[in-house]
Amino acid sequence: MKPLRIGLIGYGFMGRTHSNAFSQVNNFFDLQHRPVLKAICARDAGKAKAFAAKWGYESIETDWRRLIERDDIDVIDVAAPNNVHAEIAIAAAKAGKAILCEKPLALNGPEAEKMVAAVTKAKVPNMVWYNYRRVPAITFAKQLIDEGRLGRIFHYRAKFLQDWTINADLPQGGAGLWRLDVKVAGSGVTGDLLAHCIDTALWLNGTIDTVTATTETFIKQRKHALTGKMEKVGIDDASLFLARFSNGSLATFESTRYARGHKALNTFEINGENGSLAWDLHDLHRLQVFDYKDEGNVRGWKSVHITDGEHPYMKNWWVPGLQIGYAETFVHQVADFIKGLETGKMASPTFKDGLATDYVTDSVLKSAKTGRWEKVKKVK
Ligand code: SOE
Repeated sequence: MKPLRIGLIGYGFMGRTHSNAFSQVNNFFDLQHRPVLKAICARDAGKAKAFAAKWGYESIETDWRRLIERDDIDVIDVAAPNNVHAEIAIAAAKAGKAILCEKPLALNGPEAEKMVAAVTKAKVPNMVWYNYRRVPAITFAKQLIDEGRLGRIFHYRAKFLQDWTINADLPQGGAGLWRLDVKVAGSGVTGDLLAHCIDTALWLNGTIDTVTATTETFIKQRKHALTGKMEKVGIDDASLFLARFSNGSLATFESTRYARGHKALNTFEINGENGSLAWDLHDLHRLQVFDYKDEGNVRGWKSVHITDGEHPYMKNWWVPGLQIGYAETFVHQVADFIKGLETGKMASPTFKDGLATDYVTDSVLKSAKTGRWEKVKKVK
């Protein structure tokens, strides 16, 4: 088996999900490459060392530029906050590295365009960690839609609800809480949570032409963890938009971090002329299926347990009836990325797909300001 030498940048929540996936993938998927945890890079040497010891990285770096210069690294994995994605990925592309980048791809579309240009010019493999595509139930939904089972699509409905920022004393900035600092995150729930819903929607239902949105920042000022001063909050705490897809269907999207009681209620429903599908992250191994072709007297919503060997990815895991979860979606993504390297057919979502989502979030944020329907730029 050939080594695939990984250099990870960032040691937070996402650094852990990725590291776990690199370590697990060969136990469950037959591949010609094995990820080797070569180096973890973080500004704080102590934290980098502790992470390396826990997860099995061979070495540490404290400057990502040094990591990119190393010739014993094949893949740069960007799991650092959003405001550094572009600079790191562009430098990594110039150095000829394959790149995995956390979502959202960039702070905005124009920045993401530069990233796409860099990987295209360097011809390096690239992928964005929109992991929910690889929940088996969602991959299965994609198969059913592509087979034409739903027929003409009329409606798409998505939401991603959380409640962890309701406390006004929560500071902005710093580890974990950089998501509340607009300079680092780019936006609030639009780029952090709706970006997931949009990526899934574009994959399942095609491109979006226009959007109209409204956003709100409920807590206007928060102490900044780095300066210790009260500062204006620049992120959107809640974001709602209507969309018109190119296939003629209509959509609603909603996201907030102020839905008391909801931790990560990521859902979608899609309604077509012959059937509907619905999914919910809190019950991620089930796909709700309504098939209008079923005989009338037994017609109804079915709750399909996506654990069978015939379901996407599931034959690689346990036996029918036994479930997998969130962490495994990242394992699937690594498996598909490696298969892509081996077959020359790059797995999605690529940087271009990440750009498509950034174009939608840009238009959502623009519409929230102008109060008008805004067009969504299409990726060339
Ligand atoms: C935010 O709380 C967050 O961790 C997102 O950043 C992730 O992308 C999402 O999957 C779960 O929620």
